[in-house]
This record gives sequence, C-alpha cells and structure tokens, in this order.
Amino acid sequence: MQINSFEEYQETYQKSINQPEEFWAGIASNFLWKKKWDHVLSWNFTTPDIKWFEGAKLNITENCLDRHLAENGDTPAIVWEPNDPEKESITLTYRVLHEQVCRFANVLKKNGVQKGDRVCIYMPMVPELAVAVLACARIGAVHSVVFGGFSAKSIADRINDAACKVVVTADGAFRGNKQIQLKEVIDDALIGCPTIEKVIVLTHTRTPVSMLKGRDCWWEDEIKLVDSNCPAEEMDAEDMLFILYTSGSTGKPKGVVHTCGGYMVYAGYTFSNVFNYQPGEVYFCTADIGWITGHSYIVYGPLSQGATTLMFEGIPTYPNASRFWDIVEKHQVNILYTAPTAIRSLMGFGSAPVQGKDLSSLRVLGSVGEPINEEAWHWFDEEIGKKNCPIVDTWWQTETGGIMISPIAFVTPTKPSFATLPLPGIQPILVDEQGKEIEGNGVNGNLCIRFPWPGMLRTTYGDHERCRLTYFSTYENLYFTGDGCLRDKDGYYRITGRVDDVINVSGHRIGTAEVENAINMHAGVIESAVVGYPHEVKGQGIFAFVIYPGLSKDEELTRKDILQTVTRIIGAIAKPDKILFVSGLPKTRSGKIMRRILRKVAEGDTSNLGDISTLLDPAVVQEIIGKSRQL
Ligand code: 7RM
Repeated sequence: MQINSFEEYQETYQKSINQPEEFWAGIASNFLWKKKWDHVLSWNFTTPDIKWFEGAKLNITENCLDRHLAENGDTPAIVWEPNDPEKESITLTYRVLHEQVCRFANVLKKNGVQKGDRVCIYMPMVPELAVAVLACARIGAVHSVVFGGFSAKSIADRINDAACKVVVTADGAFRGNKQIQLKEVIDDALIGCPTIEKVIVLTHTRTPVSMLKGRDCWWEDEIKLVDSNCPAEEMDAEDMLFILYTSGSTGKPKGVVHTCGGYMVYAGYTFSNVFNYQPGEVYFCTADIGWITGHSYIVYGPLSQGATTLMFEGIPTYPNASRFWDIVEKHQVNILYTAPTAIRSLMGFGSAPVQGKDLSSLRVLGSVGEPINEEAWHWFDEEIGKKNCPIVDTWWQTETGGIMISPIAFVTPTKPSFATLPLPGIQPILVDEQGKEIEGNGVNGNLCIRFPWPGMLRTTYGDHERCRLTYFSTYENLYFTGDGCLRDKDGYYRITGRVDDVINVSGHRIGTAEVENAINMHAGVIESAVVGYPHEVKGQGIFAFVIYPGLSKDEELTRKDILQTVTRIIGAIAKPDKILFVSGLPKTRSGKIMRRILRKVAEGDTSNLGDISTLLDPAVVQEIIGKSRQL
C-alpha cells in the first residue's frame, strides 16, 4: 500500500483517476472486513449522496486492535506523556488497549448505550480518551468529541444538536500550569440537556466534583463491574462512525458526519503513505483528539496500521520551550506532526531550547492546520530536521476526513510553503467566482474537488440541506473547500487561506459570525463586526469592531467584560485579540457590512481602501481609521 518513488506516485495517481473503483477496492483489501462490499462507489454531488463500499460489513476497532494482537500484541499502541514531565509516562500495548476498550465498551452498554446512540466525550488528552472513542466504535455508538477548551454553552449546543444520551468526561485537566475543571463545565452544560441520562467521570486531577445520584458515576468503579469480553458490533460501511462539530461562515457549528468503511480506509491509507510509517517507529502528533487531526492521525489512522502513537497531555511551552524536543529525545520519536502556530511560537525562543537535545531519531516532519510561512518552514527544516527530514505540509479539513494535498515523505520533492500535489484518488480543480474552471499552471482560484474520495463527509448531522448548501451548491457538481489556492508553474498547490468568513487562529477554525453573535450578547453592545488579521504566531488574530454607546472612561474594563462574555458563550479560543469601539460600521446602502474595508483597517493598511462610494455613510471609515491608529 506504500508508494516508494515519484514514478510510482505518478503511475498510482493516474490509475486512481482512470479507474477509481478498482484503485480504492485494491487499497480497501488491505483492511479487515467481516463481509466485502457489493459495490465500491455510488455518488452524486447534487443531493449530495455518497456511498463507499456499499454492502460491506466491518468494525473499525477490529482493524485498529484485534487484527494486530496475534503478531503485535506486545507492540506499544499508545505511549502517553503527561503534562508534568516529572510524572511517569504510560505505555499501552495493543493487547492492553484492546482489553481496556472492550471493558469500557461494556461499561457504555451497562449504562444504556446502544448501537446508533450518540455519546459526547469531553476529556483531557489521556489514554482513556482514546479508549472512550474506540469503545464507542466497538459497540457502534457514535462519538462526538468536544475539545476541552469549549464553554458549557458550546457543549450544550453540541449535545442537544446530536441528542446525545451519555457524556464521558473527567474531573479535570492539566494544561501547563493551569487546571481546567471539566466536570464543572459539564455540570453547567447539562442544566440545558434533557437527553443526557448518564455521565461517566474519570478521575484525573482529583479535584472535588459534584456527583449527582442516579446520573453520575465514576469510570474506575464502573470498569470493575464488567468483564473484558466484548465482541465487535457488525457495522455497515456507511453506518455513522462519528460526528465532529466545526465552524463555518454562518450560524452555529455543523456536525460533520463520517462513516465507518470509507473513513477507515482513507485515514489508514493516507497515514501509511504520507508519513512513510515503518513498523516499530514512534509517531508523535501534537494535536488534541478534540480536533479532526487527533481523530484521524492520533487514533484511527495510526492504530489501523499497527503504529505506536504518542499522546501528549500538555502544551509546547510547559515547563519550558524545550518540551517537544525533550519528548522527541525521551521517546525516540521518528515522525513528528505538528502545527505552524506551534513552530512559530517555539521559533520565537530561538535555538537555545533545541541545543543539546538529541533529535537524531527524527525521520519525517509534518505540518497541518494552516498555511506554513517560509520562515517557519525553514526553521523546522534546519533546526529540527537538521536538513535531513522531509517536511510534509498536509492540507485537509474536518470534512475531508484525511489528508488531501500533501507531499508523500521520501517520494514527492518538497517546496517551502507548498502542500505540493494531490494524493492518489484526489482530483482538485481551481475555479473562478462563476465556477468556471481555471486551467493551466501559474494560476489562482477557489479550491474544489471534483470526484469523491472515501474519507469525505456524508452529511451534516440532522441537517442534510445544510451540507448541500455549504459544500455542494456554490459550484455545480463540485465539493467546495472554502479555501483559496495557487497552482504554480510546476503544478504544485499552495493553499492561500480561507475565502469565506472563517478565520484560522492557531490552526483552529472560528466563524466570524459566531464570534459576532457572542459579542452581541454582551449587554450594551449594539452591533459588531469581526475579521481576521495577520498575527505573527497564531497565523490570524481576531479583530472585533464593536458599537457600544455610552462607553464610560474605563474602556479597558468593558473590553475585558466582552472577552469574558465570548469565553462564556464559545470558549477562550474565540476571544478577540483586539477590540475597537466605533460609533458605526461601514455598510452599503443595502445594509451589508463591507468587511473588505475592516480587514484593511485590521491589517493596518489603510492606504488604498478601494471603492467606497457605495457606502451609506463614508464618514464612518474616517472615524474607524482614526481610532485604529490609537489602538
Ligand atoms: C486538518 C484541519 C481546515 C482548514 C482548511 C484550511 C486550513 C489546514 C492546511 C491549511 C494551508 C495546510 N482541519 N488548513 N491545513 N491551510 N495549509 N497544510 O486543520 O477543519 O480544522 O481546518 O484549515 O483553510 O480549510 S480543520
């Protein structure tokens, strides 16, 4: 299944385009199926309706666990590195992980979870998080993991949207020198969640928590009451595997739905190829399992390939900026997959934290989540890879399930800040605003995909029309990514960033509309407009223009109140970096905010604002420019 030369890539790519069904059937035969498919693919991008491996039966956990037991039962599946470097790390072999998953699957059953039920998981980065995810998959329950940084309200919205029956959480989480009271946040969330029947709580920080009789129980007590035998539920290839919420340009986050068969094949195939994973190697992805990168490239991709996946509970700068490099040295990490924001933040500490660290185990480096600038690319290449490790700049999305455009390590010649070429089976196309294809090289356009791939989303939970509208209605017969893209003279792809109202802050997708709604909920705020602006470390920062009449002398306090409101409504990750109080927003006569102007102001580049003659009141622009200079 691994591609070993550029010629082989080119041949494989051609085949995957000319005979996609034969190609993917061949890849899929490397996995374990209880029954093979009747039909490889049926699809249309209008409804949309996409089915891969119809008629096939499988359980993804048999691919991630059971099938490795006979020969690799004692191979480490998960290596866990705690937040506190003084604490012991933990290794779970495939045999031990299998046992824990089966046990916890029985706990879920005992608490009333059945095939098809939705389970919300809100946990720190501990091995039990992976166990909970896999336990759901074992019994055919649908997991909905919510990142530990989201607020009670965000969790409640997600739980209610999916009508979850059970929550799995922990008392608290350690993050650097902070503690997060997870159970307390869940308690607040559950005030408004009538569908939740049971809450299973893992002991981790051992912070005092309230335990509600009849609803809440301890993980540690529950697993004593069950045995470790849990046959894997037989799933249809197109049965739902999980829901993961992600932000778009409008309204509330959408529940992106992935299904069992296609997702498994795609996550496993791309993991094996892009990183050129070799048996016995230690692979470290620094993402959180609360995001798609953690789902596909900490849990399902690596485990489906029998890999050793390292899970890190903490943050790159705790206890100091050497932490990643200490982990690489300690666990002899061979493959390191991280985000440009982490690279830029560590780059800011210079080379001292890297000096004296033995990074010679590293073989492949990866980047994901946002465009990587050339400076960060070179720093990663020189300081970390010692110019001896290929960098795979992997472009993909929650909706794509796995990596789409990326170099294949040791195969594709790389170019700084380019995601390079599409993986086999992926057919990118650039279009103009009207949806007309932009052919040839040395061109820019909106990035779409014109043919299905096994890992693509199938729907958005509970609202198929929203899926159609968001991804399949902008351009006829194409999946629209929301990204702008350049194809250079060599046919290499460079992702230039979102072309919609989504901002990418430290690799996290945040909808401007969501942040505006949160700001507008603050008492005293009349209206607001949010845009992204270039930020040295985060990639993009959040800039909010806020109308707040009757602002007292103490602007600073009101700013903090607004930040607190956003933290309450969405979570700390959505806090604006800058707030500018204004008396009006630049609106057209039809009432649309001209974000183009606000973006320019936020960038600090007001020399050429373009045509502002259609504005209702051009004077507000002068006011905004004047005030922005004082910020
Ligand atoms: C995996 C993930 C998706 C958005 C996507 C892009 C941006 C991701 C890259 C990138 C440039 C990359 N899923 N993005 N990877 N931009 N180069 N290598 O991040 O759903 O959370 O975000 O992230 O804008 O549309 S996501």
